[in-house]
Amino acid sequence: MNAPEASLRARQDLYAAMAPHHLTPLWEVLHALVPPRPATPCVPAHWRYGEVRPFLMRSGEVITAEEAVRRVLILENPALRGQSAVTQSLYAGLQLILPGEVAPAHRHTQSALRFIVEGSGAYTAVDGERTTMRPGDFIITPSWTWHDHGGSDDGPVVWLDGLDIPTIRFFDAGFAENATARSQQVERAEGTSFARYGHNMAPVRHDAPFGATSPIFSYPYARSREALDHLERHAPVDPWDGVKLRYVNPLTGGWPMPTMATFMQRLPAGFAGKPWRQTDGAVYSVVEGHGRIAIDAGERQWSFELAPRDHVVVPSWHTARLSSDAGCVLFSYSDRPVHQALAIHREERLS
Ligand code: 1HN
Repeated sequence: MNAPEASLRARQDLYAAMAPHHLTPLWEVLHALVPPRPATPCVPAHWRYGEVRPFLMRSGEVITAEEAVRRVLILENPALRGQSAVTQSLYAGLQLILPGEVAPAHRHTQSALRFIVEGSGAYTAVDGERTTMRPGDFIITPSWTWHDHGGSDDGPVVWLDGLDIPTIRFFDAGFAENATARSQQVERAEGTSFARYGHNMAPVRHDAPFGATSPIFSYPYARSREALDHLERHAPVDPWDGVKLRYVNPLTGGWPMPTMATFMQRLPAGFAGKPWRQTDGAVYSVVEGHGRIAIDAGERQWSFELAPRDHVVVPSWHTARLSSDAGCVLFSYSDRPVHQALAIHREERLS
């Protein structure tokens, strides 16, 4: 600002005088309020499973699932420590349940997704229906549904929890309640929701039991993998994404959850993807195989070597590129449905 000394002093006097009245001059902050492009405080980060797993297992020695309510290590964005956030809008954590344990029933307005990372045979129950967890399954806990989890006889089970916690906090719209019983009464046979809604069919007089959220609790990995395999062999591979599909709510064709989009993709062997950027920051979970993600924020670059069960966050408007020598499978989630609802979603595919 090129103003003479006297008028600068007059301005400072004015600001000081108005401050006790909770007033701030817009012209001092305008440029930061409407940046020319997203200026996220978030940074890319990589959690190697080989480094995280020992801490998870040690957690299993020092606290029970019941005591902890949820025994989870939060994946915190290094630039947002203390905020329980992996991006400004999303939460990510890795949850451990051991044989014989119960994570007690409760419900909250925050929506949750589970992506099974290690182990089999634990269950999660949603509004009276249980689903058995297997690696690579994508499981939904809709907003305000009762849910509890139970351990597997076969050993530890670990899954990625993705929640819209920072989004709900932003809107000051969070409610929660504990159930009186530790675990829910089973009211429907396992597989009922998948039989009703998971076979490209729907009940004739169907309702949407969870409103804007998919009526399918679990999208089994075997089905997702089969689709990706077929497409890799028999259809063109996308130069940016490899073979990538989005999960859908079968009643609407839209996203399975109102606040979070979920995807699974296969990078074929020898894939060297082109770079892209998008406004929705995303969290990746490596399902199988090895690969690499290179991220470019102009002044800074990152390159992460991906191994099975690793997790990565790519913040908003960071340019990213995926590649794999021997092939790999990635699950990811982002807040894209919110961007689209607000008509602010942007994506650029670069060359
Ligand atoms: C929650 O209810 C679960 O149900 C996991 O497994 C993580 C993080 C914050 C708040 C509630 C669960 C959570 C959570």
